[in-house]
Amino acid sequence: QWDPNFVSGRAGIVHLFEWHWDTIADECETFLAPNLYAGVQVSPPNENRIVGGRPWWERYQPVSYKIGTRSGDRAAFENMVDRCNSVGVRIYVDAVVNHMCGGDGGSSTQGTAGSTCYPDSEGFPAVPYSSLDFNDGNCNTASGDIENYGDAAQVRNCKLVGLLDLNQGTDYVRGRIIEFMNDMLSLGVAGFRVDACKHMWPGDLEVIFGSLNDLSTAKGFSGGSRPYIYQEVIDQGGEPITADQYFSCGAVTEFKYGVNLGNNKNSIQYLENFGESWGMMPGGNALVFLNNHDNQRGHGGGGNIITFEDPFNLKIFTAYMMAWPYGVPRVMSSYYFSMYICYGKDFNCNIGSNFNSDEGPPSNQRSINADGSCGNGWVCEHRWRQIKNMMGFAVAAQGQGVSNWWSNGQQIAFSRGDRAFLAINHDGYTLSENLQTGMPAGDYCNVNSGEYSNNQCTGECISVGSDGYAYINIGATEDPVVAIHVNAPC
Ligand code: LAG
Ligand code: CA
Repeated sequence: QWDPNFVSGRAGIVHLFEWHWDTIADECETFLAPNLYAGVQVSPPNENRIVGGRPWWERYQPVSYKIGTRSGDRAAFENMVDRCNSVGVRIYVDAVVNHMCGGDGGSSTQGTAGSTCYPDSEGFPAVPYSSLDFNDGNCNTASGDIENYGDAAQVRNCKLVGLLDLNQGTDYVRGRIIEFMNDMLSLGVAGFRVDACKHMWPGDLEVIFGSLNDLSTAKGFSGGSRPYIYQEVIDQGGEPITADQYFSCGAVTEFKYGVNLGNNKNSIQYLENFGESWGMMPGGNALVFLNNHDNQRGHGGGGNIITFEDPFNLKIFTAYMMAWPYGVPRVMSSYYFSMYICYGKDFNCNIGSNFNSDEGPPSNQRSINADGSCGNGWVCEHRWRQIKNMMGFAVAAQGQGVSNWWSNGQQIAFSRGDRAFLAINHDGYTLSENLQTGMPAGDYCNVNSGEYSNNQCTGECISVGSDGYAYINIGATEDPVVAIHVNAPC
């Protein structure tokens, strides 16, 4: 439950937020596998409530566990998992099991797979769930909603923003959730991002995750492999519910990671010991990321984070994340949305149709431009050269510790054993230095500045001498990173 089950020679999970199953399958074959991505986190595949205006967040309002959403139906989902697995790319499902749809859904409402549910009376015949399966009686607040994050019981037993809160303490509810997750495993998925774990009791999750089947041998996994579980727990400190309460159930999202990097983006010399000594969880438990679908638009957690809106820093810090051995890294892949920012915060409000961070995905699938970037409103951070080439770096660096740390103000460099070397110039002046790379003598391609394919480097070549030293020169440029590794010689 802590092992992501990556195929060897792969690194990094990309969240293809709101992508269609067919498009993900194409992306696995034509882009993710050749560029050594290890896996994809997909949007929730089970039926959700159809919300007017079709905001992205309707997918966090389950109606049933039937596979059928705007991303595609069950057949398309299974086809995607098969095609991705067969090129060595794993699929992780976003599992929404804390709640069903919102209680504001009225007396009846429709789901994306054709089911009807009855929010007012808590009827979900397509599961089926009835009012007996919800927490109402266990919630002690006047409104029935979570009112105080200082009270762990209400955070777990009351409604999160009005979403009907399932009682995972009962065998029946556990059984339906286990059935759903096992169904996903039977289709060949390798694990789960579990939504809203802060709002569920660790003891219940331990039982549920412990009851899941092993990964499917019929789908090619080796016997006895456990599903990778990464639990979404937003722990920024200051609340009674903490990430460590969930370590026995699986891995946990480390929300402090992106905030710490955002807060220190102008003091990168301190990153020498980035990890547990910064008050973050042990790396073996951590799923790490610079931003996610929530905090990039002012939902869920917030804080000072780096997103595609700041491409300069996103590229630099993704390079750092992929090069630094802490946690399982996840890259966010977004679509453009209009924003309404007041006092530095993106308000989740419908102010006219121009400003709307609720905005759902573009109506067309991503197109691919001549330079490999995406069109039709999709950002596709995972296709940016400076980001995707770091998967190869991370693969080369696997199993190697950090050595040769060097810093000079906001200029840093380090190597990963004798396999790879990264240098970043985050200062306004040129970095010009002979640095120890730890690498064998030879010429290596700076995969940040160019592509490496068919043994050809279109970027700059860095010469490492027989003593391991290389002359590194990085101006105060657009992409102030040198990333070299043994699998990309010039
Ligand atoms: C999550 N993690 O714990 C998701 O990452 C996050 O995206 C989900 O919230 C949340 N938990 C519940 O799964 C999102 C939006 C909410 C939205 C909710 C349900 O951030 O804004 O709430 O999904 O769709 C919306 C409205 C609320 C309304 C509620 C119920 O914004 O005003 O009360 O729906 O209808
Ligand atoms: Ca709950």
